[in-house]
Amino acid sequence: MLTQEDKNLLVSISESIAADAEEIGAESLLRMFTCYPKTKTYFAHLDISPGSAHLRSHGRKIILAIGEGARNVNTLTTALAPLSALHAYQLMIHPTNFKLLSHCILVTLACHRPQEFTEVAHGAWDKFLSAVSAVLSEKYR
Ligand code: HNI
Repeated sequence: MLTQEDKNLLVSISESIAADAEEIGAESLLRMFTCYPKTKTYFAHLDISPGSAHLRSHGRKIILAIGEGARNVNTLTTALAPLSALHAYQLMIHPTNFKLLSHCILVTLACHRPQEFTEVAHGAWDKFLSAVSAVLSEKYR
């Protein structure tokens, strides 16, 4: 359960990282591909080498989508419905992978925003990314 303080933290950090969305998103993805190599199989059609244009532009999309989710946390299911359908029906991403990327996003946030990534902020992001993963997995039921 996200408290109001959690929700405020999510919005303020996601606004702060929007400016570095490419870098933070690309690093999150790179960490996922490095630590969990099987996740690379979904991206065979893209160049996911470190620093590549695809990695950066895809990273940006993910971080901006997460920002959108943070701004609409009370209506997350509706806000992320198109992405949920895309990942389930078209991309067919196995739901276990959402946890892996979520973890890599957490680590990347901690590295890039060490001052803002307090224990409370860590908890808020963990809960929020779990909620995002649950929405993205919903269509598999
Ligand atoms: Ni995901 C496309 C957001 C997890 C594989 N993904 C997107 C897009 C967004 C996005 C935004 C772009 C949609 C568009 O162009 O309309 N993805 C998210 C979010 C999460 C997530 C917010 C979880 C936090 N995606 C994952 C995971 C995988 C994944 C865990 C696989 C391991 N996503 C993809 C693939 C694409 C994609 C593959 C299509 C990429 C392309 O450009 O072809």
